[in-house]
Amino acid sequence: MIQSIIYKVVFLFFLGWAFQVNAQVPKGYMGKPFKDKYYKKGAQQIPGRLELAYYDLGGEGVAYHDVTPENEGSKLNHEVHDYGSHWRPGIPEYIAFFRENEGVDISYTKDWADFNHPNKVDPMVNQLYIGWESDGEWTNYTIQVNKAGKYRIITVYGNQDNHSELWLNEAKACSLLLPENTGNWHNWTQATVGEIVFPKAGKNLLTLKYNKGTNLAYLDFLLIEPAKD
Ligand SMILES: [Ca+2]
Ligand SMILES: [Ca+2]
Repeated sequence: MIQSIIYKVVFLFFLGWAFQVNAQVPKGYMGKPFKDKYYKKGAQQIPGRLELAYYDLGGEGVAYHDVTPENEGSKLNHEVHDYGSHWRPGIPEYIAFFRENEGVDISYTKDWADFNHPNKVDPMVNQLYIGWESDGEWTNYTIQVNKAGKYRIITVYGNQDNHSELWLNEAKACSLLLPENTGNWHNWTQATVGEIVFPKAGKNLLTLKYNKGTNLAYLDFLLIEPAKD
Protein backbone atom coordinates (compact mmCIF):
# COMPACT_ATOMS: atom_id res chain seq x y z
CA MET A 1 0.00 0.00 0.00
CA ILE A 2 2.69 2.47 1.05
CA GLN A 3 4.76 1.36 -1.91
CA SER A 4 1.87 2.09 -4.27
CA ILE A 5 1.46 5.58 -2.81
CA ILE A 6 5.18 6.24 -3.21
CA TYR A 7 4.99 5.16 -6.84
CA LYS A 8 2.05 7.50 -7.45
CA VAL A 9 3.81 10.43 -5.80
CA VAL A 10 6.98 9.81 -7.83
CA PHE A 11 4.93 9.52 -11.02
CA LEU A 12 3.04 12.76 -10.35
CA PHE A 13 6.31 14.51 -9.49
CA PHE A 14 7.77 13.32 -12.80
CA LEU A 15 4.69 14.50 -14.69
CA GLY A 16 5.01 17.91 -13.05
CA TRP A 17 8.68 18.06 -13.89
CA ALA A 18 8.08 17.00 -17.50
CA PHE A 19 5.39 19.66 -17.85
CA GLN A 20 7.55 22.30 -16.21
CA VAL A 21 10.63 21.74 -18.39
CA ASN A 22 8.63 22.02 -21.60
CA ALA A 23 6.21 24.62 -20.34
CA GLN A 24 7.37 27.45 -22.58
CA VAL A 25 7.43 25.64 -25.92
CA PRO A 26 4.10 26.33 -27.67
CA LYS A 27 1.66 23.45 -27.58
CA GLY A 28 1.51 21.62 -30.86
CA TYR A 29 5.04 22.50 -31.95
CA MET A 30 6.31 19.36 -33.69
CA GLY A 31 10.00 20.20 -34.10
CA LYS A 32 12.68 18.50 -32.00
CA PRO A 33 16.19 19.55 -30.98
CA PHE A 34 18.78 18.69 -33.62
CA LYS A 35 20.79 15.52 -33.21
CA ASP A 36 22.75 13.24 -35.52
CA LYS A 37 25.41 10.56 -35.26
CA TYR A 38 27.99 13.08 -34.01
CA TYR A 39 25.96 15.71 -32.23
CA LYS A 40 24.02 14.22 -29.34
CA LYS A 41 23.91 17.00 -26.77
CA GLY A 42 20.22 17.74 -27.24
CA ALA A 43 18.73 21.24 -26.92
CA GLN A 44 21.38 23.98 -27.10
CA GLN A 45 22.00 25.67 -23.75
CA ILE A 46 21.47 29.30 -22.72
CA PRO A 47 23.71 30.90 -21.54
CA GLY A 48 25.98 29.66 -24.30
CA ARG A 49 26.43 29.47 -28.04
CA LEU A 50 23.58 28.76 -30.40
CA GLU A 51 24.99 27.18 -33.54
CA LEU A 52 22.59 28.26 -36.25
CA ALA A 53 23.20 25.19 -38.41
CA TYR A 54 21.80 23.08 -35.56
CA TYR A 55 18.23 24.23 -36.18
CA ASP A 56 15.53 21.79 -35.10
CA LEU A 57 14.54 18.58 -36.82
CA GLY A 58 11.07 18.62 -38.34
CA GLY A 59 11.46 19.87 -41.90
CA GLU A 60 10.10 22.70 -44.00
CA GLY A 61 7.24 24.61 -42.43
CA VAL A 62 7.89 23.10 -38.98
CA ALA A 63 11.55 23.57 -38.10
CA TYR A 64 12.42 26.06 -40.83
CA HIS A 65 11.26 27.92 -43.90
CA ASP A 66 13.57 28.25 -46.88
CA VAL A 67 12.63 29.44 -50.37
CA THR A 68 14.64 26.76 -52.20
CA PRO A 69 14.16 23.06 -51.38
CA GLU A 70 17.85 22.27 -51.91
CA ASN A 71 20.63 23.02 -49.49
CA GLU A 72 22.50 25.46 -51.77
CA GLY A 73 25.78 25.05 -49.90
CA SER A 74 25.84 21.27 -50.25
CA LYS A 75 24.77 21.54 -53.89
CA LEU A 76 27.73 23.78 -54.64
CA ASN A 77 30.11 21.35 -52.96
CA HIS A 78 29.05 18.65 -55.43
CA GLU A 79 30.07 20.84 -58.37
CA VAL A 80 33.52 21.03 -59.94
CA HIS A 81 34.39 24.18 -61.87
CA ASP A 82 37.42 25.03 -63.96
CA TYR A 83 38.73 26.92 -60.94
CA GLY A 84 38.34 23.83 -58.73
CA SER A 85 35.91 22.21 -56.36
CA HIS A 86 34.09 23.95 -53.55
CA TRP A 87 34.57 20.79 -51.50
CA ARG A 88 38.07 21.61 -50.40
CA PRO A 89 40.76 18.94 -49.95
CA GLY A 90 40.76 17.38 -46.50
CA ILE A 91 37.36 18.71 -45.48
CA PRO A 92 35.23 15.96 -43.94
CA GLU A 93 32.12 14.94 -45.87
CA TYR A 94 30.15 15.58 -42.68
CA ILE A 95 31.06 19.29 -42.86
CA ALA A 96 30.81 19.76 -46.64
CA PHE A 97 27.39 18.11 -46.90
CA PHE A 98 25.96 18.98 -43.51
CA ARG A 99 22.18 18.37 -43.55
CA GLU A 100 22.29 18.25 -47.32
CA ASN A 101 18.81 16.81 -47.70
CA GLU A 102 17.14 19.76 -45.99
CA GLY A 103 16.26 23.15 -47.39
CA VAL A 104 18.28 25.48 -45.16
CA ASP A 105 21.37 26.66 -47.03
CA ILE A 106 24.51 25.83 -45.10
CA SER A 107 28.16 26.25 -45.88
CA TYR A 108 31.43 26.21 -43.96
CA THR A 109 34.34 28.63 -43.70
CA LYS A 110 37.11 27.59 -46.06
CA ASP A 111 40.63 28.54 -47.13
CA TRP A 112 39.97 30.18 -50.50
CA ALA A 113 36.87 32.14 -49.53
CA ASP A 114 37.12 33.10 -45.88
CA PHE A 115 40.80 32.94 -44.92
CA ASN A 116 42.51 34.31 -48.06
CA HIS A 117 42.10 37.88 -46.87
CA PRO A 118 42.15 39.70 -43.54
CA ASN A 119 38.97 39.51 -41.47
CA LYS A 120 38.25 41.92 -38.66
CA VAL A 121 37.51 38.83 -36.59
CA ASP A 122 38.28 35.41 -38.02
CA PRO A 123 35.55 32.82 -37.71
CA MET A 124 36.68 29.33 -36.74
CA VAL A 125 37.96 27.04 -39.48
CA ASN A 126 35.17 24.78 -40.83
CA GLN A 127 32.60 26.93 -39.02
CA LEU A 128 29.15 26.03 -40.30
CA TYR A 129 26.98 28.99 -41.16
CA ILE A 130 23.67 29.79 -42.80
CA GLY A 131 24.13 31.48 -46.17
CA TRP A 132 21.94 32.14 -49.21
CA GLU A 133 19.55 33.92 -46.89
CA SER A 134 16.38 35.17 -48.56
CA ASP A 135 13.63 37.46 -47.33
CA GLY A 136 11.14 35.78 -45.05
CA GLU A 137 13.19 32.69 -44.17
CA TRP A 138 13.40 31.36 -40.63
CA THR A 139 14.86 28.60 -38.47
CA ASN A 140 13.61 27.19 -35.17
CA TYR A 141 15.62 26.16 -32.13
CA THR A 142 14.31 24.33 -29.10
CA ILE A 143 16.63 25.71 -26.44
CA GLN A 144 17.31 24.93 -22.81
CA VAL A 145 17.34 28.18 -20.83
CA ASN A 146 19.24 27.48 -17.63
CA LYS A 147 18.91 30.97 -16.16
CA ALA A 148 16.04 33.36 -16.81
CA GLY A 149 17.08 36.98 -17.37
CA LYS A 150 18.41 39.52 -19.82
CA TYR A 151 21.12 38.48 -22.26
CA ARG A 152 23.51 40.24 -24.60
CA ILE A 153 23.73 38.69 -28.05
CA ILE A 154 27.05 38.52 -29.89
CA THR A 155 27.47 37.06 -33.35
CA VAL A 156 30.02 36.39 -36.07
CA TYR A 157 28.78 37.46 -39.50
CA GLY A 158 29.79 38.44 -43.00
CA ASN A 159 28.34 41.29 -45.11
CA GLN A 160 25.59 43.55 -43.82
CA ASP A 161 22.54 43.95 -41.63
CA ASN A 162 19.54 41.93 -42.82
CA HIS A 163 16.85 42.97 -40.34
CA SER A 164 16.86 39.68 -38.48
CA GLU A 165 14.57 39.14 -35.52
CA LEU A 166 14.39 36.67 -32.68
CA TRP A 167 11.01 35.37 -31.65
CA LEU A 168 10.51 33.57 -28.37
CA ASN A 169 7.68 31.06 -28.15
CA GLU A 170 6.07 32.63 -31.23
CA ALA A 171 6.17 36.23 -29.97
CA LYS A 172 8.70 38.80 -31.15
CA ALA A 173 11.45 39.18 -28.56
CA CYS A 174 14.00 41.48 -30.21
CA SER A 175 15.50 42.83 -33.41
CA LEU A 176 19.10 42.14 -34.28
CA LEU A 177 21.25 44.92 -35.67
CA LEU A 178 24.51 44.04 -37.42
CA PRO A 179 26.33 47.33 -36.94
CA GLU A 180 28.89 47.28 -39.74
CA ASN A 181 28.79 46.46 -43.44
CA THR A 182 31.90 44.29 -43.92
CA GLY A 183 31.66 44.68 -47.70
CA ASN A 184 31.54 41.01 -48.64
CA TRP A 185 29.78 37.79 -47.63
CA HIS A 186 33.15 36.31 -46.66
CA ASN A 187 34.61 39.29 -44.82
CA TRP A 188 33.82 38.33 -41.25
CA THR A 189 33.52 40.30 -38.08
CA GLN A 190 32.09 39.93 -34.61
CA ALA A 191 29.69 42.31 -32.90
CA THR A 192 27.10 42.76 -30.21
CA VAL A 193 23.84 42.73 -32.14
CA GLY A 194 21.10 43.00 -29.53
CA GLU A 195 19.61 42.03 -26.19
CA ILE A 196 16.91 39.56 -25.32
CA VAL A 197 14.99 38.64 -22.19
CA PHE A 198 14.22 35.02 -21.45
CA PRO A 199 11.54 35.38 -18.76
CA LYS A 200 11.42 31.69 -17.88
CA ALA A 201 13.94 28.90 -17.58
CA GLY A 202 13.38 25.48 -19.12
CA LYS A 203 12.71 24.52 -22.69
CA ASN A 204 11.81 27.47 -24.92
CA LEU A 205 11.29 27.85 -28.65
CA LEU A 206 13.54 30.43 -30.30
CA THR A 207 12.93 31.43 -33.92
CA LEU A 208 15.48 33.31 -36.01
CA LYS A 209 13.69 35.25 -38.75
CA TYR A 210 16.08 36.50 -41.38
CA ASN A 211 16.31 38.19 -44.76
CA LYS A 212 18.75 38.57 -47.61
CA GLY A 213 21.98 40.30 -46.71
CA THR A 214 24.32 38.28 -44.53
CA ASN A 215 26.06 35.04 -43.66
CA LEU A 216 25.32 34.12 -40.04
CA ALA A 217 27.23 31.51 -38.07
CA TYR A 218 26.06 31.51 -34.46
CA LEU A 219 24.63 33.60 -31.65
CA ASP A 220 26.34 33.82 -28.26
CA PHE A 221 24.05 34.59 -25.33
CA LEU A 222 25.73 36.25 -22.33
CA LEU A 223 23.74 36.73 -19.16
CA ILE A 224 23.86 40.42 -18.14
CA GLU A 225 20.95 40.66 -15.69
CA PRO A 226 19.54 37.56 -13.98
CA ALA A 227 15.77 37.52 -13.45
CA LYS A 228 14.63 38.25 -9.92
CA ASP A 229 13.23 35.18 -8.18
CA1 LIG B 1 17.49 26.16 -49.79
CA1 LIG C 1 17.85 30.22 -48.10
